[in-house]
Amino acid sequence: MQKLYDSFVDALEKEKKLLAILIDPDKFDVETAAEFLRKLPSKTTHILVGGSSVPDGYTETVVRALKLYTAKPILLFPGDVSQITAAADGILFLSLLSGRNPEFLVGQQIKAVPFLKETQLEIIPTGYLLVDGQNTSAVARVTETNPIAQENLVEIVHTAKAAQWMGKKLVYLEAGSGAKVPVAPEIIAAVKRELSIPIIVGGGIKTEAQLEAAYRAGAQMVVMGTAFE
Ligand code: 1GP
Repeated sequence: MQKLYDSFVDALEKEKKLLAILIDPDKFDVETAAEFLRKLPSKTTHILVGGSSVPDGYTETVVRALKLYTAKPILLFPGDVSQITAAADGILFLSLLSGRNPEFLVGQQIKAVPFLKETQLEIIPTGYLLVDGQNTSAVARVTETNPIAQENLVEIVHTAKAAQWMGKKLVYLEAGSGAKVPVAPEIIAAVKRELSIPIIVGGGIKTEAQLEAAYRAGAQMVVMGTAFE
């Protein structure tokens, strides 16, 4: 069963655009879940749940609260293994390929296995690339890795290409939550030209114009978080 991933492939084939709203459990009050969901843009297709540091067990509380009020698929976007919960529908099984910290390339992933084996979560192998959003991101801080400079287009494209050749099903181009500068459309377009798998783009996207620019450049899914906090 890969229902969730199939929706990405379907979107890719039919050139449909996906919009995910990211909820960082650390900044979310479950009492507001119903109202929060009511206010989401009508074109929202997915909900992502995850953050850099979340109190143990709270991700599950948030996912369960959201599930009461929405039928949209909920994908985990975990900062670490403690954020895995069977209450979601799937998980972006991230490997931070822009960095050279073994813990976030493969260590956390191995630690996740015993938890994931107890769930029915759909696991989507995702190459995660942090590019510089002109703002020290929580991802860089927590993972102790450096983002790739946006000027370094070749490195970004080669890293994304390697992700696909390593068997990743998605590539996530991340400028970091609250980025001052989102991933440039030229970068998205260059990565798009090289890959045949869907591309997710997030970090610092706040306006309709930025959203549309990312789609036009080739993003299959755009993730917006801060704009809705
Ligand atoms: C962060 O890509 C997401 O991981 C979303 O970023 O909070 O800046 O929208 P924003």
